[in-house]
Amino acid sequence: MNQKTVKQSKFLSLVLRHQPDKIGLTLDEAGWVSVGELLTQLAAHGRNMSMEELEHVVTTNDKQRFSFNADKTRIRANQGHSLRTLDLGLQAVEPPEILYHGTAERFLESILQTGLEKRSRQHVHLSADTETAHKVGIRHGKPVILQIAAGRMQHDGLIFYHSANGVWLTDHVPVTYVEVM
Ligand code: HQG
Repeated sequence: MNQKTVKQSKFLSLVLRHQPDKIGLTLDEAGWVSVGELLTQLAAHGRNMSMEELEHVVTTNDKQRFSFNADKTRIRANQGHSLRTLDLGLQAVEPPEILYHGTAERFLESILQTGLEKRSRQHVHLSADTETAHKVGIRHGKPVILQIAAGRMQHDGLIFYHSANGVWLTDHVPVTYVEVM
């Protein structure tokens, strides 16, 4: 991805996940917005983007953060929203036996008291492999990987979702399912 694409992608994350009103947009209850409206509003706020550029951002995004609907008339972020009212229509699915969560060492003490909380996001984010978890954790400081007994959680009635870009999501991970690796 070139620098311009990265910049456009970051701004898209901002408006499709956190602050659509920044450029006068409103997302529907599932997080979708009309592509035409998005391009118009971007232009109106000095962030001109062509349809080709938008398609380029969506297809080259390193984490597949965005999706178009089938006829490319609507777009949304796949996860990561901070808007509370959103219902992404995710289906509950059976998780693998073990999932991982990358975090920073400085959060450990607190996590081992209250479990994993969603903080400013809509869900707790879990990774299918340790490599991804490491990347997620290092964003916050000295990385630590937690092993999560996802199979046991599901067996105990806790629910998992799998987002379109492969992130595992759940509401809360109680301490009993967390093991420091
Ligand atoms: C921590 C990126 C203290 C939690 C990534 C994490 C991911 C606690 C931080 C996605 C805690 C929240 C999500 C507790 C949780 N006490 N700290 N009880 N419970 N925490 O960024 O999971 O670039 O909101 O461990 O790749 O790091 O946005 O969540 O360190 O997929 O697409 O509180 O964000 O993707 O941090 O990352 P975040 P995350 P995007």
